[in-house]
Amino acid sequence: MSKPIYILNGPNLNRLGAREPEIYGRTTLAEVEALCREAASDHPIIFRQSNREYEIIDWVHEAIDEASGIIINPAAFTFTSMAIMDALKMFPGPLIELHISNIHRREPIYHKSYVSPVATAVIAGLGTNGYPVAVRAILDMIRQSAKA
Ligand code: CA2
Repeated sequence: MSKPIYILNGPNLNRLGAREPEIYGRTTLAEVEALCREAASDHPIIFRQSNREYEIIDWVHEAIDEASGIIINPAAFTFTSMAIMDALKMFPGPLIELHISNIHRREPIYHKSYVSPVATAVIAGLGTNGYPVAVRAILDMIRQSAKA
């Protein structure tokens, strides 16, 4: 059995689809999860969201032992959390930082990510479609590293 891909979502993303549709669209997080499972086909996915920094750190620690790859949308923790960055640094496999919006087109407070320097790749601005794109990309990376 393949190791799962962990898809971790940070604060307020449980409200996706309910507010600011001009920035984040109308797709809910449950629908995003379904899109990810469809893109992964039979590859196992662990899909989680938390508004608590420590919980995301604990899940990254779990992923270090259990996961083949991590996709993370740290939301506001992107710009504040050295602790999440330190945890992600320990993950040995492919790591994709994902944002629904293009953070670089937004206000300067959204420009400095603590996560990007430790990520394998960054996806931003594809809307919620970025999630299935990220799943397909990380599956490619996992398959490539299995061949190496
Ligand atoms: O674009 C993204 O995915 C973000 O990570 C979303 C974060 C924001 O702090 C980042 O700069 C970019 C905010 C998530 C807020 O979640 C909402 C959910 C529903 C409605 C409004 C906001």
